[in-house]
Amino acid sequence: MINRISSSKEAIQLEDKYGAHNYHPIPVVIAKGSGVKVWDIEGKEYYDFLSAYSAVNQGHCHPRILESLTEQAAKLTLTSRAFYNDVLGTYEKFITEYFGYDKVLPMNTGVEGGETAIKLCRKWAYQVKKVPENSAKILFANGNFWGRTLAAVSSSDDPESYGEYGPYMPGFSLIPYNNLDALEKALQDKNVAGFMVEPIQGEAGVVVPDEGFLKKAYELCKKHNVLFIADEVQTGIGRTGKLLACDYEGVKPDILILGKALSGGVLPVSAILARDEIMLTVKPGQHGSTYGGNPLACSVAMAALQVLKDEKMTENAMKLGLVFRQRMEDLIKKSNLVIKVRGKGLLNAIIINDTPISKTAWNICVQLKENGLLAKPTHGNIIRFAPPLVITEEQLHECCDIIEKTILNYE
Ligand code: IF1
Repeated sequence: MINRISSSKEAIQLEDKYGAHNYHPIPVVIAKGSGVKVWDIEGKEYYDFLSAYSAVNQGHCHPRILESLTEQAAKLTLTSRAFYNDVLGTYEKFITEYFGYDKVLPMNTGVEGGETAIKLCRKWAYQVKKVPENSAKILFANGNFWGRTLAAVSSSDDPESYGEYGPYMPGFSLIPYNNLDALEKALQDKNVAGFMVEPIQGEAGVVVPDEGFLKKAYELCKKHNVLFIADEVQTGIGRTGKLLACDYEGVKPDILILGKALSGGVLPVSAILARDEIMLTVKPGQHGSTYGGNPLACSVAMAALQVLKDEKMTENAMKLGLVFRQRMEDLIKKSNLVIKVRGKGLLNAIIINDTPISKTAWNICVQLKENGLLAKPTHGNIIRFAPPLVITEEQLHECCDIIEKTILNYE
């Protein structure tokens, strides 16, 4: 049995001494979670307004997801893909029908989903589009974030992400986000195979593109025989008030990348979905992962997707997102500290009036923590608010009261 830590202070000291310093967390040590709430070692209760970056959409420790986890864990957890297992096929049928695709390729983390999508897109480029060998290009948007691998940081324009990790992956180009002219210009290059984009940019600070951008971007990709690859790792699975954020514009991505909430925060489970013409360009032995498609992950993912539907979490995100943004609009009228609120469903952010950017947003988050609500700033002056989708209207108002009180008292 692991030696149990008895205080938050001790836990933080241990991480500081023995763990790599690649994170700078808000100083709270979470020991328990249930639904929209978490508790620290000392027993203090908090509303979780990060949801592990939208992985815990279904709420912490959802009983039906845990049931599928423990039931499957006691039976069979991993076979590798050297053999068949008795859950994978059922899961593949379930998820392809759920999202309306021919085929799925299961992986583990979100970034592996992105890597898989790009590899698949390149295969398609050479076999179907007939791009000359080693010449395929993938377009990304400025401000994109899709993880931490060398390919992912190679497409990043944030020096924090890519700095001193070179040399970088060739064949990637950046264009401004939400800019159709730039996209059309970039698509003139016949070697462009794919455009990989977040329907709402998460890490960039919940950047919502203009209405019509996704639809027109998709049409431009079609016109130039380029695959539209949607990174819905953060926006997907109900978070924005639709099953997928692309649903707002009736866009069906050629390759769809899912992760995070695909397991409800229980295990690393990711997947890409595509139609046969694309997916079948990868042949046996050309891609995979030891854990990808393991029976435990498949079982958990089915439960995570089923409870989302059964408990109407997507509809709740849509409805309560409107309430949240209205409450923040009201706050903007009362406070000089908040300039703007933006987002869709329960993926939202407020912009803090802080120029030049200092520690204000961070300090507000620390104060929010003291007042029983957990959130994290991004890009200095942006605070993301993304509670589990199981939050009730009453709880949401209580949380808006905490945010309002904290910000009004801060001034
Ligand atoms: C970290 C932020 C969120 C993602 C999108 C793929 C991935 C992510 C749209 C990769 C991951 C994370 C990872 C996390 C912080 C985080 C994040 F703060 F950077 F901005 F969510 F908003 N596509 N997002 O947002 O998924 O491989 O991590 O499973 O600590 O790096 P992953």
